[in-house]
Amino acid sequence: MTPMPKWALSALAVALLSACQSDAPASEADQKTDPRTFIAEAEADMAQISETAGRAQWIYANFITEDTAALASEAGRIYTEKAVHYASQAATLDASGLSAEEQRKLDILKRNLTLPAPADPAKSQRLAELGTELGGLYGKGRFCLEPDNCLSQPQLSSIMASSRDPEELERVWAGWREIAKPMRPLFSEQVQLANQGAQALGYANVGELWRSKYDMPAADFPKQLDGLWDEVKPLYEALHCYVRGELGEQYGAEVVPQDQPIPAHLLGNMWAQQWGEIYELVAPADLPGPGYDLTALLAEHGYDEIKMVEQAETFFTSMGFAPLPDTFWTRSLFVEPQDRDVVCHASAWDLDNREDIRIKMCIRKNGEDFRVIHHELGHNIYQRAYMDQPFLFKDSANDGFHEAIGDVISLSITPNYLKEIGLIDDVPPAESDIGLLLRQALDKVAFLPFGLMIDQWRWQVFSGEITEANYNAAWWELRQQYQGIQAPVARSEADFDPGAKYHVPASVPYTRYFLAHILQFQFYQALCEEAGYQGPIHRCSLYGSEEAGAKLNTMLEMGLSQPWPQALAAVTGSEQMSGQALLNYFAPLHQWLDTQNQAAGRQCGW
Ligand code: X8Z
Ligand code: ZN
Repeated sequence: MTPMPKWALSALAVALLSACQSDAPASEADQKTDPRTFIAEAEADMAQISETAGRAQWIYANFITEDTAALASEAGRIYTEKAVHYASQAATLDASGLSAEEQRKLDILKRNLTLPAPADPAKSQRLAELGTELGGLYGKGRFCLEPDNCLSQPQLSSIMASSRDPEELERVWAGWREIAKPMRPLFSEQVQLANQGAQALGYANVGELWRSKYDMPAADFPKQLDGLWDEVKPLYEALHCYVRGELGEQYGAEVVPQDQPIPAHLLGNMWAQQWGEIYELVAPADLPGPGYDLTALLAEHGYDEIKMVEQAETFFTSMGFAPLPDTFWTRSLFVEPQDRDVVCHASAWDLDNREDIRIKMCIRKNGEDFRVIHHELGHNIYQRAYMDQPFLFKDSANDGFHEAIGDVISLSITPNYLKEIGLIDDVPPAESDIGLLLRQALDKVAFLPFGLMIDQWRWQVFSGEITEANYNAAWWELRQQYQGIQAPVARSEADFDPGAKYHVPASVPYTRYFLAHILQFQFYQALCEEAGYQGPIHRCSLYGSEEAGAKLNTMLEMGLSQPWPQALAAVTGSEQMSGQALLNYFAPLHQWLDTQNQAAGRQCGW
């Protein structure tokens, strides 16, 4: 949807970017329109409005006020209306005489929306306002621990990460979810309107539109996901079993019943999506751990927010990528402002479809955010790599690719790398590797079912299988089914817990992150090979490998110009997404977890 849009910005953006109506594009395509002329005009027009819409969204996300909301809604409305207009026209054109590239552009025009607006101008305007309002409710959300101590989402997340007091955790967990209650009717209205827009474009509902973006029939995509999940599920189940057992030791079986889903407030994260922050709680005392605490190391070495970003940039330049432009440093948001409301959830933007790349992030000086910075810069590096593609190809091969690139680099934050940049003096011995792998699995493996369930919920909402009357109950059924976790306090349909997760009010599709967690191990394994690395795969760092950088760049600069299997093959030699690389990476840990679970006589499952 915008310059930064399709994946990152889609957040509030997309939603914001809503519809258009009367100011139709300069030339109306019809049956007689030359498809080539149509494509050229649509591409030029969308390139231009995406820039305006992106700037309006940037300003709104950095200064949330009534006025910026109105301007962002209006820009979003125009963007979406034009995108809907071109999508419906594209569907009427005869593509038979076109080149493969032109046919691909036509296909992209047909599916290039997240929340399509209905034709009625009043509905289109309303859809735009809903997106802005939902994004604003999330961005402005605060929970007051005491009347004069109101905390923002990043501050509350810090408590979720560090507190070991179940009562405090429960209070913060439930408190943050209060911000989502008012979203419920707005979200429901948004679903109805966007479904009308999707149906007008020939999709059964918005979910089908979302599933149509993967270079395969929409109906095949869920099967692909099921196949990937089946591959990695045994590893997740072993980790779940182990963590529940250890948490039971820590908090007692009354707090963590051993035959039930894990209470969601004890996993070190507001959404129980990544569990790395409870490493010390669940790692056995006699296991040599990673040997360092990244948060502590950053503090000891005087890393502030800027230095953290500079260090991450160095990783990319060490692989041969050009330094970030000066405007990145002057225009990005790195530190949470104290004097105004902003959307703190980290995002990466490309404001001019070329080199005006930026991140927007309320950086906390800890290991987790050091990794997130690499994630965000991965987006920016991708955006810049495909800047010479035609506008409609300025995106990743599929949305999972965009989310995977920075994470490949984060996987390279190994002890050897930390030694190389002077954060540690000695590389921990090989016996520490199980600790390292456990730390990684708590983030990467724990995430998998979370990455999958969010859109399982949304797809069912869009299809009508889940209705407003059971939004919350259905959410917790899926949380239990996929993740094996449960709410720590009673929930009801007065709650709207999906809205307390950024990507729901921001309308960012979430399956991309599941895909990214699979793909990043495929990319990492292939690039380590390209770098000539030999040794245990989890110790490989791509730091300093220009060979790996060049290989990666061949894929990045393709953008969306080829179907994703070709882009995948450019790095890995294979056209298949597969969980095998992830399983290889964690193989020693999987064995260790099974042994531990067996020795403790644990009954796994929930
Ligand atoms: O939203 C993000 C990024 C921005 S694209 C920070 N992530 C997901 C999340 O936080 O829920 C990265 C991992 C999953
Ligand atoms: Zn991202």
